[in-house]
Amino acid sequence: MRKKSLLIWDSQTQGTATFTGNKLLPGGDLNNDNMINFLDYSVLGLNFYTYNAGADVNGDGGVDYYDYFSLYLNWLTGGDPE
Ligand SMILES: [Ca+2]
Ligand SMILES: [Ca+2]
Repeated sequence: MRKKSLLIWDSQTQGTATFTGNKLLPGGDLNNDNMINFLDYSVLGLNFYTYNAGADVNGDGGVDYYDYFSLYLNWLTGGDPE
């Protein structure tokens, strides 16, 4: 899901953006529509107990209850607009 973060320019060609702490990207947008809702739940359900990286929210290699919990925590939220 999209989240805007301030880009700090270190030089004319290199910048740094922070995505840690309270700037963590919300996990669970499995169909990349910038919202977490029933469509993502469907993707998770269809891939439950598989190793499909497209449904692995926390990136631990498998699709299971940890991924379900991430989706639950961000349920019905949306990311920042483009
Ligand atoms: Ca989604
Ligand atoms: Ca996982």
